[in-house]
Amino acid sequence: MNPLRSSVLSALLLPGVVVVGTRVGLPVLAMATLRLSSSSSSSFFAYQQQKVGLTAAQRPPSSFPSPSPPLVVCSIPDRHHLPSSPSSGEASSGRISLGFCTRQSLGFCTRQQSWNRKLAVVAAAASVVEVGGGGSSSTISREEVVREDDPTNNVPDTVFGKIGLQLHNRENHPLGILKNAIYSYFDETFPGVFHKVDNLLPIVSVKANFDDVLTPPDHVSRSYNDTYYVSADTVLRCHTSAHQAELLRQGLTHFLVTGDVYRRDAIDATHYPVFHQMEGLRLFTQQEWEAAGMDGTALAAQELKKTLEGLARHLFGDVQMRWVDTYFPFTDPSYELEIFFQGKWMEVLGCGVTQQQILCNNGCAGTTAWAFGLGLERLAMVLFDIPDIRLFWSNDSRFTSQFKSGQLGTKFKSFSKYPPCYKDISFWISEEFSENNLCEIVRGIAGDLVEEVVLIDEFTNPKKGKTSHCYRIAYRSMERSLTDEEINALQAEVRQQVESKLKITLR
Ligand code: FA5
Ligand code: MG
Repeated sequence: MNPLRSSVLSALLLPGVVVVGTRVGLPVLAMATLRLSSSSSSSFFAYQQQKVGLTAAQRPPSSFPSPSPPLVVCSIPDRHHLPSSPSSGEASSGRISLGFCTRQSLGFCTRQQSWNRKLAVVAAAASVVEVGGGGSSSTISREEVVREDDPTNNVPDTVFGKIGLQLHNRENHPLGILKNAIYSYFDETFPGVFHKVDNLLPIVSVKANFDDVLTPPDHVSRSYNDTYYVSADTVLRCHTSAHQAELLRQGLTHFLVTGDVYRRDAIDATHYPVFHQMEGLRLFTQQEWEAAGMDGTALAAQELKKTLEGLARHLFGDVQMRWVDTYFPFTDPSYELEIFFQGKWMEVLGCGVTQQQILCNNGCAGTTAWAFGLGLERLAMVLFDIPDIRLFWSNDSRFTSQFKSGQLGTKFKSFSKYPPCYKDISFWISEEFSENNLCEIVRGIAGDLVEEVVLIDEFTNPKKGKTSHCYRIAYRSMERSLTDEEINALQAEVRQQVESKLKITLR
């Protein structure tokens, strides 16, 4: 329990609808809500550990070492420097560029230096990632990130193909426009205070991704079914919180970190295996909470809510939103903010008051902090009226040409009204069955032609003691009509791979 936490806190942050309005053309709503999970949420980190332990089937393969326990001593700052300052780039002719932490951007380097050394080893392969840019780039072969024969690796080609694209660093892309709008809000509200980082390497240690933010050893988010492991001790970061500890150790007290993050997840209009988050963190000193006449946690909680509501107003004007109580291992109390979009409540960010142990472990004992992690795609969908998360990856000029740097008010005009095609697949599941694995197979075969995978029927045969699931797969291209022949071939391949890879029995 946070020692600075006060009993008045709950009175300060009562969840409920906090801003009402008609900007999205919806009736005014003013109900109070208190619940643990949300209607269209991503509950990845929001699981209560006590309730959701990993089953044997969910754990990484046995060759994975047990995760190390969280550090309990205050850290020694890591002040190695990177040799150069490459810039980010975009995909071109099979080579993609990766930006990374630079001396100029951050002042000092991170644990990623050792990765950069590894990445500099060039393997002769058709598909390589270019790290950095300009005259000082280094490259990595696909084989270093996708290793089919290695049981500790579960990164598919489709995901490798996204590494380094850095949509958030493209000025005319909705994610770049949104990132800059959020920067403007922080610059106007806290002039010259927040340090911004947007080119940290997405390949991070298990320690940084999980241990440093106190994710318990058997937390579901560590599961091989939920996270992309590059090796037993390295992952594609599944949240930008993976950089909290290292930036605190480097002495930053106010920062925003933006980056691509990777998760094995559901398939629908608001979930994609690669998406973008912005992390924010702000420390408070004892002087500050004494001057405010509050205790440290109460001040952090109050400022967090004020800051994020201000951000929402800056981006959207009036919009219906509500706070929902939740759980994260790294904050207490913890909240999610939901916005009403396309007829549903959509979770757009998670946040809370940082656990004292994280601050103490990373050289910030005697302070309090708020932290948030927001989903850039989710906010951009609301802001630009983008109905499907796959569109962010489109290179179709009918999409890309609609957005211009600095233009926040643009509303996306749909150019695709192509009909979806639905195919059902039913099978008897086994104990190991995980929906994310099914989605991974479908995504691997159909790529962005798959719009949604939904469980439409489930029953257990009491005599056989077996459970059957029926999933409906919606195929639809955002850019063209699909032929029956094409969809039938995709579905046949899905059936074949589901049967051979998932230990299920097709019905
Ligand atoms: C986190 O990732 C926490 N690290 C956030 C946080 C940071 C909490 C700091 C407290 C302090 P969560 O798993 O809920 O939390 O994800 C945060 C946001 O990312 C979500 O609210 C949602 O907007 C977005 N998101 C999550 N999964 C997906 C997905 N598959 N596709 C697109 N956006 C997603
Ligand atoms: Mg969530």
